[in-house]
This record gives sequence, C-alpha cells and structure tokens, in this order.
Amino acid sequence: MEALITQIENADSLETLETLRVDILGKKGTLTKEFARLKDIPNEEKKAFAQNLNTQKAAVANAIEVRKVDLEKEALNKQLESEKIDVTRFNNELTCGAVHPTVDTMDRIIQYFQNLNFSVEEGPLVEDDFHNFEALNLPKYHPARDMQDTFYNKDYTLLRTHTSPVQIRTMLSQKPPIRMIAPGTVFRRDFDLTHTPMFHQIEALVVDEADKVSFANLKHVLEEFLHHMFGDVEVRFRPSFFPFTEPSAEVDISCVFCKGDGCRVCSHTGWLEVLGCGVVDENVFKAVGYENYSGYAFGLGIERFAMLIHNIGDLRSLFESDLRLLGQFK
Ligand code: 2NL
Repeated sequence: MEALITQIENADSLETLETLRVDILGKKGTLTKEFARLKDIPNEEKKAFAQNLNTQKAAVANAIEVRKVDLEKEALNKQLESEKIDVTRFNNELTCGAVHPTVDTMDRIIQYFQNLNFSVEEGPLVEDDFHNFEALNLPKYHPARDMQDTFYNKDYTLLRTHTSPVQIRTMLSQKPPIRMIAPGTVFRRDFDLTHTPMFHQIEALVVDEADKVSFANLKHVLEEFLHHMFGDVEVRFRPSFFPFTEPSAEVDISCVFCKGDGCRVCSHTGWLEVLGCGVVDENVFKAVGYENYSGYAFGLGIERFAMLIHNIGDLRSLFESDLRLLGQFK
C-alpha cells in the first residue's frame, strides 16, 4: 500500500497517473480484483476485510486526486510560461501595413474626380426620410423603400441606403454650379454571397444652368473615367430606370478577365455592369427648390470596383480583415 501511494505521488505526468489509476481502480485493477474476493471470505471476517479495502480505495483515490491537481497546476504554469508575451519588448519584426483594397479603390476614384475639379462632400450616416427617400423622388410606399432593404431606427431615422442624401444636403446648402462627389459608407438589409449589410459607394452630381449639362457630357466623363480605372475596355450604355434620374442608364465594360469572350465572372455575357447614371429627374430639383437647372448624376459600388481591379473572387473577403489577403496589397 505504502509503495502504491509513493508511486502515485511520484507520477511525473497526467498520463502516467491515469495509467496507475486504471491499474489499481480500473475494472480489472488490482484493488477492484480484491473486492471480487469478498464473496470467498468467511462471514465473520467480511466486515473487517471490506472496511480495510474501502480504506485503501479511499487512500488511493485521494492520493490520485491530490497528485492530479498538482500535475494540472504544473501543466498550466508550463503553458503560461511558454505563451508569455512581453508587451514591453521591442518588436524587431515590425511589418509594414497596407492600404485596404476598398480604401485604395476609393482613394483612386476620389483623386480622379478631384483632378476634374469636383469637390468631395460628406454627410451623416444616420439620415431621415426626406434626405434618403422623399427628395429623391422615392415617394412613400415605393417598393425600393421596403423595410427589407432599409435599417430603420425606433425614432424613424434610418441608416442611409445610398450616398444620395449628401447630394440633397449639398444642393440645399449651395447654389449651382455644383460639381461634387459623395464617397462613403451605406447600409442595406441584405447579406449573401454578393451583398454585405454595410458597403461603400461613390456618387457624383453635376448641376449647372439648364442646357449647360447634358447626357452627352455624362457619357464622355464616364467613358474617360472607366478607361482610367480599367484601361483599354469597351464601354456601353444600356437604358435603365432610377427614380431620381430620367433618362437613366446602366453602364457595362467589356469583361476585364476574358476580354469579352465570356467567362464565369461575366456569366458568359462578355460584359460587366459597373455603374448606374442618368440626367437628374425634375422632381429632385423641385424637392430642393431648384428652377431652370439641369444636371447629371451617377453612382457606383466601391467593393465591386475593387474586386474587378484586384481580381478578388469573394466579396466577403473585403470585410474579414484577414492579413493573408491584406498582405497581398503592399
Ligand atoms: C447605382 C446607381 C445612381 C444616382 C445614383 C443621384 C443622386 C441625386 C440625383 C440623381 Cl441627388 N441621382 N444618384 C443617379 C443614378 C444612379 O446609382 O447603381 N449605384 C450603385
């Protein structure tokens, strides 16, 4: 018995201790086998025999428990020691960060339009119904205002679903001529392979005296811009609809991956949709009290541009802060 206890006290690992426990107290353990002998012991000795076995069993179990606590403590200390971080230590392996591809793309677009003398305007992320919808010719009960798409707050404010409210605020606080872009974060209740609830947009707005600004001007500016961003690509305009522009168009470039031959990225069409645009609807001007002006506007999603420029396959990787992705953009 003494020897057993000493063995337990000297067990040098949790594994050794467990082996000992099985050897002694396990189903076929030495002490367990002793209990099996109880039936062969004469009646008058049974009680003393059993009491003795139970005492031994308790002593062994206790010794195992005590040693186990010690070994676990040792293991924890070892782990803490090996994982210790000296936060005061100077890190000689400092690595250089990189600009996030979303930010890089946004910066490049902003730079391009600043060179064309567009101002850069910003506005609140929490907006009201008027600036986000009503002034943009999106009347109440319009399907695009559906609860599905918009994050509403309890006080009837909302998270802006596009950067257009910045243009509305700018038109309300300035007089034409206006040449502006509104870059920023926007929010929509949508989350799947190609949508994230928070993403980034840049919208542009040009307003001047009636007949000074035309769809032809818009078309030229966008063709130049898309060639600057994507190089030697084809650009085409398709008729479309937006509540805030009339006429409206969506703009495609020939696929940057297959050069128009057809591939998975362009769904074998040879074309990639990159932005929406149009001539500012008369009702938008009415909402901000403008008379005898004309203008054009367009809007684009930064993440989509970043994915096409940097050949990123999965939209979600732009939101994961994974250094294995970000490290590739140094
Ligand atoms: C898209 C389409 C667009 C606009 C945004 C706009 C703003 C005002 C007045 C008129 Cl204040 N228009 N913005 C116009 C056309 C298209 O965005 O697909 N964006 C990702």
